[in-house]
Formats: sequence, structure tokens, C-alpha cells
Amino acid sequence: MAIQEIRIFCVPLAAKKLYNMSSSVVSTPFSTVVEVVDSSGLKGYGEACLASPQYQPAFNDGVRVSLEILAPAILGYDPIKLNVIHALMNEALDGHPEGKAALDIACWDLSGKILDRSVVDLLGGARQKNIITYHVVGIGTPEYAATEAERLQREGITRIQLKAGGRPIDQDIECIKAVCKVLQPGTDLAVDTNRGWTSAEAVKVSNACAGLSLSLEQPCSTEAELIQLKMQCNHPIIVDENTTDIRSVARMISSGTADGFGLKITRLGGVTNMRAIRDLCIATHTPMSSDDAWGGDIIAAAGVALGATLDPHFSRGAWIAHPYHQTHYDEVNGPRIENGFVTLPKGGPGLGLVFKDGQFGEPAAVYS
Ligand code: 0XW
Ligand code: MG
Repeated sequence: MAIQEIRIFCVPLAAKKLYNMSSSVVSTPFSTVVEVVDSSGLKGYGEACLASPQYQPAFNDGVRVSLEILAPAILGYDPIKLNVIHALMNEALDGHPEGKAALDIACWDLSGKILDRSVVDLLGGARQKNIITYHVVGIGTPEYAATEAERLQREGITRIQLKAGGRPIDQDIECIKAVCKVLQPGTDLAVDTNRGWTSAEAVKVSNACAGLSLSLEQPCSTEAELIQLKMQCNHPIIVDENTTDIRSVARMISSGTADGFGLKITRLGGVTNMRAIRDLCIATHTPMSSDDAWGGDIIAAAGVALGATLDPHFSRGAWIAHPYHQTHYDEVNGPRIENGFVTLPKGGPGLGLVFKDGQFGEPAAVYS
């Protein structure tokens, strides 16, 4: 089998509910969907979608421009040979993991269809039938945050990520305390500032919330600040935006900086790279999540597929953006949240999703 054609689609995924982070409010990200067609006519689908231009050093138009170089680099090659696919992409373009991830995910989907196996099986098999998820509570008043946390727990959510940062620190502290007051036994809370605090602010929050059971996700912007903070902090530190490749993950495990990770498949270059990091986290008993910044059913299915293969004891869950944009590419099989868990698509081999011909409209670009 050889890759014969690659089609690029631009798909708007407007936030239907308030979704804000310390650096930005999500409005209408335009997701990049890639369709990789092999010489037998089989199609594999991949996706990459940044929530906002501020969340990490990448933006959605840039993903599509990077594919002008990356897509031609893999034409004519076997999509199952993912080591070769990555070598070709890395030789063609340094960095730009998001565009590489979209093609990588499409090759995993296509490989599954060629081999008639699910991506979950190709990744070693599911350790969890349904994958626990976490839900985001955006930045707002203490009353809003507490009410949302109560609603989510009534719906079976047991992992809450409270956004913070980008405002006076005392407002963050009030929201954290209001949410902690309504947490049921067994519900985990991560406070995620998306790099929004200074280390002094993070120390102030940790001292003000000493004795409250929570973790701080990406409290500060740089790894150096996290190392400093670790020595003064009362709470576990989860690293998200600073995880850019397996080297950074390995470094933060061995230095003891990270008590866990919030890992994004497209920031790490796709399922292939994420699998290696998964194995490192399993071997070192380091909790990790398997998700991404935004995106539709394709990126959700990739995150849930990899999340299903995690040791449940070390799974921080798989997050999907669907509750916020409420759009399914595959209305029947698209991953959805039921009682605090995300469902694995069951539409067949590969990612398990089924699309109609032409459902993503006219391609923005075609490479053949
Ligand atoms: C909650 N997420 C998975 C989605 C947002 O876009 C950012 C990310 C996070 O953990 O920061
Ligand atoms: Mg995060």
C-alpha cells in the first residue's frame, strides 16, 4: 500500500459555551482535517486543532501551511511504516508537530483499516473499557465555579479541571476554595492556569490552599519556574504546556519536577510519539492524560484510543472538546461523555469513525 493522495479540509468548531483560559477565550477555531488516500482507495483521517493562538506556540493557519511541505514528503510511502513516515516528515521540516500529528493520526487510522484492527489494538490493547474523562470549569465567579462543579458531579464527573490565572490572584483563591467546598469524596481537582501565574503567585495560592486536596497544572510558564516552585509548593505539580517531546517529559520525571502530565497528542507530534511517552510514564508510574487542546471526533478518537491503553491507576483521563462545541463529525460513533467516562468509537477498524464522502466540503488543498 502507498499513500496516493492527501486532502486538507478546514472545519470551524465554534465554542457554544464559555471556554476561557488565563491567556484567551476560545471563539471559533478552524480545525485542520486531513484525509489520506492509499493506492487501494482506503482513506485514513487525522486532525489538528489549536484552541487559540495563545495556548501554545502554534496556530491553525500555520498547521495548514506546514502541510504544504509535510504532505508531499510522504506521498508514495506505506502508511503502516510510521517510523519511515516520521523520518520523512522530520527530514522535510523541523518542528511543527501539529501538522505532523494530523498526518500521523491519519496513518494510524489507515493502518487500522488496512489491517482490519482498531487503533486501540494496534497500540497494545485497551486496559479500560470506558475511559475516565475530566471536565473543564472556565474562569468565572466563585458562585459560577461551585455551581458548575456541583452540576458536573451530579452528571458523574469525578475529575474537574478549574481554570485560573489572568486576573487578581485573590479571585483565583476564592474560586478554588468555593469549588473545594462542594467536592464530593473521590472527586479530583486540578487547578490549571495555562502558564498564568508567576512563581510567587503560585506559592501564595499553594499556601492559601494548604490542606486542600488539589493539584496545580502548569501553574507557571517555564520549566525553570516549576523547578523553583516545586521546592516551595504544598501541592502536586502537573505539567502540560512544557511537555513538547519525550526528552522534556523524561527530564521532568527524572528531576522530580512533574508529579504528572497533561499531554496533548498534536503538540507531541501524534500517536506514534505519544505511545513512546505513554510507555515511559507507565514504566515510571507517572500519571498522564491523553487529550488535546481542541478538535472534533478525529482528535477525540485518537486521544481516547491511546487513553484506553493506559494503566487505569495512572490515567489522568482523556479530555474531549465536544461538550464545548457540541459538533460530531460522526453522529453515531463520535466519542461522547457518559456518566464521567468517554466512549470508544465502534464504527469499525482504525479510529472507529465513519464519514460520508464529501462531508468536510471542498478541500482547501490536495496533494497527489
Ligand atoms: C483542557 N485542555 C485539554 C483543553 C484546553 O484547550 C487546554 C487543555 C489544558 O489542559 O490546558
Ligand atoms: Mg492544561
